Amino acid sequence: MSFRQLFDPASSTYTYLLADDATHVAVLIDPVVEQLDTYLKLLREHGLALHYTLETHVHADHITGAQAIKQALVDQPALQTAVSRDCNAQGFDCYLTDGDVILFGHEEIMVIATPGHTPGSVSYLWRDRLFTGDCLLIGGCGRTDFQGGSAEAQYHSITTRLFALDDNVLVYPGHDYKGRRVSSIGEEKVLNARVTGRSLPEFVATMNSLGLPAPARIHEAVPANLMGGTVPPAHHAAADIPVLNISATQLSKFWLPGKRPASMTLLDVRTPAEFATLHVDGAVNRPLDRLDASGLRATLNAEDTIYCICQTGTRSQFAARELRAAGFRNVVHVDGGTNAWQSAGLPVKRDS
Ligand SMILES: N[C@@H](CCC(=O)N[C@@H](CS)C(=O)NCC(=O)O)C(=O)O
Ligand SMILES: [Fe+2]
Repeated sequence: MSFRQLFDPASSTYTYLLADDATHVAVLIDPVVEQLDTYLKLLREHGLALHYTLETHVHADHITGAQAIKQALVDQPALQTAVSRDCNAQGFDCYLTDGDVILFGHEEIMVIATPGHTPGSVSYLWRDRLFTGDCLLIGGCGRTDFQGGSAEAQYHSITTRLFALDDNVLVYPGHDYKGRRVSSIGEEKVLNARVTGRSLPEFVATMNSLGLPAPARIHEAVPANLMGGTVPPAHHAAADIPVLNISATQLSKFWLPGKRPASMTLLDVRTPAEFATLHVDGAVNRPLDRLDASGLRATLNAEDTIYCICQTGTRSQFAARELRAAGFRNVVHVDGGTNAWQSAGLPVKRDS
């Protein structure tokens, strides 16, 4: 087997190349789009066929190279881009869940759900090596203050899922900001500044008071990564446009069955599958990757109020900015999305 740890200095991201020497089949974990040429050169030099790109989560600080690699390797039809189902992303070939086993050549990788940094974060276990993404970092862990993150979930992922592995398992993180490259489960159990000797409430209190600035590229990276790493031009143009927020409870005061003004529209920008499972009654489904903001101007008035809703309130912000960029003046995104609507005990509709 071959193994390479690659580094993107702009985002301090680690990308991992795993290869089965017997069959010359390889996998890339967390490729960064700017490093495309490095990956292609390595694959070519080692005569490797890439079978998977694997995301540990929807990244907030860089754009995944998944889509760019797929386009560059059209001659390798076995290549599949993969992400965890709980990331609620679109534009990938394969959606993974906890316990899935990914086969490449004679090798296998196990998917371990490790939510916390994001709800869809996973770690990958290959032989004695664990790729933790931004769940467990060396001496620390990923932040939990955006993208639907949860400090409680992170604590459980680290202490009950990852620390249950053998002490000798090597920990390869998604980032390191201080040049450290590898650790082990045994070391992290005793030396992790965030987790070692800390109770759940202590951990949560620390995570909720980090006060870190948002990643510089978050408004560009998240929407692109939710769509497999493509960068729709509209998102670039719309990135800096402010949009209004409303809470689910506030919306419920206007969004009453039978009493909704014709000048109000509720756009649900989740995938059709998410929409079918459960949605706010009266919402219209327009998945973010197919949202034709300019086209909507033909059917809706620029003065109409358009509420955008998704699952947790991330995708809806990007949809809202696109609508604003297309000329709609009253665009509001629903904080916390359908999750918040449901948690507030408001009525939902399920397609059976
Ligand atoms: N300065 C970085 C921020 C990086 C950042 O926030 N990274 C996330 C992972 S996506 C994190 O969890 N960092 C943990 C930490 O900084 O302690 C940027 O602008 O990209
Ligand atoms: Fe991250």
